This record gives sequence, C-alpha cells and structure tokens, in this order.
Amino acid sequence: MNKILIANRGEIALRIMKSAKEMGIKTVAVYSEADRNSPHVKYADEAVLLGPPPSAQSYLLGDKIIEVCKTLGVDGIHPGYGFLSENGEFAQAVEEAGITFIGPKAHSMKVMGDKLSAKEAAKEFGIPLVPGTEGAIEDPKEAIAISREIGFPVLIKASAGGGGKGMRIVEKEEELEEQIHSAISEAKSAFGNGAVFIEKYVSSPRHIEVQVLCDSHGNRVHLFERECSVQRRHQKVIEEAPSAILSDELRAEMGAKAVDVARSCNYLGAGTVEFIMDESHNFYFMEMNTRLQVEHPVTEMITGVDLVKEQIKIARGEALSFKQEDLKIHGHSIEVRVYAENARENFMPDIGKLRVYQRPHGVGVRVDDGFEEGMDIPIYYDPMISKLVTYGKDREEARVRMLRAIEDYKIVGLHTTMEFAKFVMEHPAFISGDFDTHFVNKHFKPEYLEADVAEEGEQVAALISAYLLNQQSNKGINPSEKQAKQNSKWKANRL
Ligand code: MV4
Repeated sequence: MNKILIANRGEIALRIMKSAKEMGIKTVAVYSEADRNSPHVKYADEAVLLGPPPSAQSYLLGDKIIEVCKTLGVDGIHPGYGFLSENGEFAQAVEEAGITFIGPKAHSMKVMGDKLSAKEAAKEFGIPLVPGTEGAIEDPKEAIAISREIGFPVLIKASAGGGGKGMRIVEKEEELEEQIHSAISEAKSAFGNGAVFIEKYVSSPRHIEVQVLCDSHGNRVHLFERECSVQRRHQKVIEEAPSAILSDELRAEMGAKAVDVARSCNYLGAGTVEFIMDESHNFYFMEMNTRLQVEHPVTEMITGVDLVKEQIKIARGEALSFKQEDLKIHGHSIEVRVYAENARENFMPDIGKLRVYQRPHGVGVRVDDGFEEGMDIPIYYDPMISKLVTYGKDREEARVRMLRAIEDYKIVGLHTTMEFAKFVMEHPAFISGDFDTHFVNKHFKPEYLEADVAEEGEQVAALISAYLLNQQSNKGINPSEKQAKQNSKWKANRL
C-alpha cells in the first residue's frame, strides 16, 4: 500500500495520516468548502475538494471519493469514524473498484448493523445476552407473555437502531401493547425497518467495551476494555482504560467473549464489542461497532499498540505481530472529549472562533485535535474540538494529570465541556470508581460549575491586562535590577 485516502475530516483524519506517514505511506485528504483551511488538508500529501459543507454533498459522497482514488492512484481508503465508516455498500463498492477498504468486510457490518442479527450471531457462540424476545416481535401478545416472565421494567429496542436510538422503557404491562405499536411505527419511519424486540431493562448499567483486532489469518486478540459510563444522552464525554472495577478474571472472560463476537461475524481489522454490566458484575453483549472508535487512544496509551497502524497492516494482509499473551496493561489512561458546547446551557453547541487556542503539554499528555488558533468550529459537523488524553502509572496519576492538563489548556472564544470534565474529575463518585451510566443525571447540575470564567470578554480582558502588566514590569526599573530579574528567571528555567 503506497497511498491511502482518508475519507474523513478533523482530528481523526490527522490521527490516521500520522500513522500512515510513519509507515512511509502517502496520504490524500478530502475536504468540504467549510474545511478548506483545516490542518488535515495541509498535512496530507494531496488534497481534493469534495463539495459544499453539508456532509451529504461532501464527506458522504462515496462514489466521488472512489473516483478521486482512481484518478490519483490511491490503493487504500481509511474511513475513520462516522460518515461512511459503517456503510457496507460503500465498503463493497471500494473493494469492487480494486481499492482496499481499511476496515471489516461488508458482511460483518451488515450482521452487526442490525441488532437482532447481531444477537443471533452472538448467541451461537454462547455470548451472554440480556433476557428478552428472540427475533422481531410478530405478535404483541407473545411479547407481553415474555415480558411478564422476565419482569418489568422492560426495554423496547429497534433492531435498526443502536447507540440508544429508538429505545423506550416500559414500566407496566398495561402500557406495553401501545408502546410496541408506536415503537414499530417510529422504527419504520426513522430507519425504514419496523423490527423491534424486548429486553429486560438493566436499571443501572456500566458501559464497558472491549477493543479487538482480527487479521486475515484467523488470529484474533482483545486489547482490554474501555469504561465509557460517563455519558450524556448517549454521547460519551469521558472514557478510560482500564475500567476501575474489573478483576483480572472478569477482564479475561469479557475479552474472550468479545473475541468470540468478532469470530461470529468473521470480523477483520479493529472493532469494538460493547457490553453493559449490572451491579452484580453480570455482563451482557449489546452491540459491536465495526470501526475505529473516537476513544481508541486510551487503549493505545495502556497497550503501546498503534491501532491505526495495525488496521493498515491487517488490510495489507499481514498477520498480527503479537499474541494475546504478549499484551499487558501498563498504567491508566483517561480521555476527555472537548466539545464546543455550553454545559451551563444544557450543553448547547456553541458557535464561534478559537480566539486563543493553546494546547497543554508535558509528560503523559496527548491532544488529538484538528483545529488551530483563529479557526471557526464549523456548524455542519460534530462539535468536538479535540480529545484530551492523559496517561499515568495508575488511575489517580492519570486523573490528577487530567486536572493539570485542563488547567493548562487555554481555549478562548467558545464555551467548551472542559469545565464539566473538571467537575467530573473532582467528583467523589468518579474518584472512587463507583458510577454508572446515570452519572451525569444523578450528579451534575449546571450550578455546580465554578463562576463563569469562560466569558469571552472577561478572558480577553484578563489576557490583555496580563500582557500589559508584563510589559510594565520590565519598564521603569534600573538595568541592574532588570539583570537580576533575568538571572533569576534563567536560574528558575535551569532547574
Ligand atoms: C440497555 C440498557 C438497559 N437495559 N439495555 C444504550 C445504548 C445501546 N448500545 C444500549 N443502551 C442501553 N441498553 C438493557 N437491556 C441501558 C442502555 C443505556 C446505556 C448503555 C450504555 C451506555 C449508556 C447508556 C445510557 C442509557 C441507556
């Protein structure tokens, strides 16, 4: 593979290009009119404009992207996450054009894209599933009988949903039939597929997912878990690896089950198997994400494996260079998603310019971003500015380092979710590791945030006055005094 096209934008496009560069592979960026000046466009060896800002006229134009590949002699496409990454038809079209799709086969995407077929495939391999109906509900009477057996509350889920879309909780038997009917019609209009099923509702689950890698020679490994329970309306906000609550035995068991889920759909490449875990530490398979995930860096930090490089090597037909026994967890990593959102205003997306943008640095800090100072955050796409990742010898070091990195990260011009992340990092439930997917609803109120230091005017004013003070402090003092000041600065720097 000599040249790959990255069918994505922002931080993930840059992230992928960095690994390609280290492998001596040329890169091609694609971009929309909103992203003309983006770092991912400048970083690539070549860049091609796809069209106007809306995704449907740019990053989702699969056929156009394939044409670009043919013109430029591209031999591999990396889809990143979102956009075309889990589109089986696109993966198929790429392969048919004689280009390597850096990801799983269309078949795996199709099996895992439908929640019922995913459960069916997993069941054959003895993967633990939440009790519920088998297959789509044909007769509400049958569904009522099963719900009575497993007990209320139950959850109605759309087979074509996923990531929390098309779910509804039903508390009482009397409400079930009506809820089933509206769930079916909603699923029909939202997904073009009215298949729904029922599961017992696990009331306080943790979201724990397992990273897997599978090559084309039948080798499959897991790279341990990521804890993603701190989320808001199915939008993950903070992730970490490893989970604070898994024993080595449980970890090995979940890892083995995740590998079996991958086996059940003949998986190729990097994938993520999502489980929920109840208070008694029973775990159940939920879904498999057939792509590189946003939160993959925390796994890279604790394993030392570059997941993008592994994806490319697997796509080239190489065998994995390590076995399960070779993989060990080293230390702990936490990721904070920095969104252009205002946590005081119900996490409303905040539009504006990155007037000041200064990244944190230092030991154990990684920033994956796709913007530079002076840029606008486009309104057309996900409002994620960056991923702030820390690493430490243990969870506490990673946590304290995250607080330091948040403090060092200077963003002026927009509200971001960093102050919310600080709140989480300092919360006793997060510190103790005793939290579930209800963390945000249970523990967070906007009033808990510190006084609004993010107010743009105030921050700009503070920066200006700091600058003026600094200027003044070098004026009106005699030269020897100035020299003494310089000396002490220099000494301080030497330490
Ligand atoms: C559940 C559940 C409770 N019981 N299934 C939401 C996303 C999708 N992947 C699965 N989801 C859930 N399925 C049963 N039987 C609770 C959730 C859930 C959830 C799961 C993971 C992370 C965050 C969540 C937030 C709300 C609900």
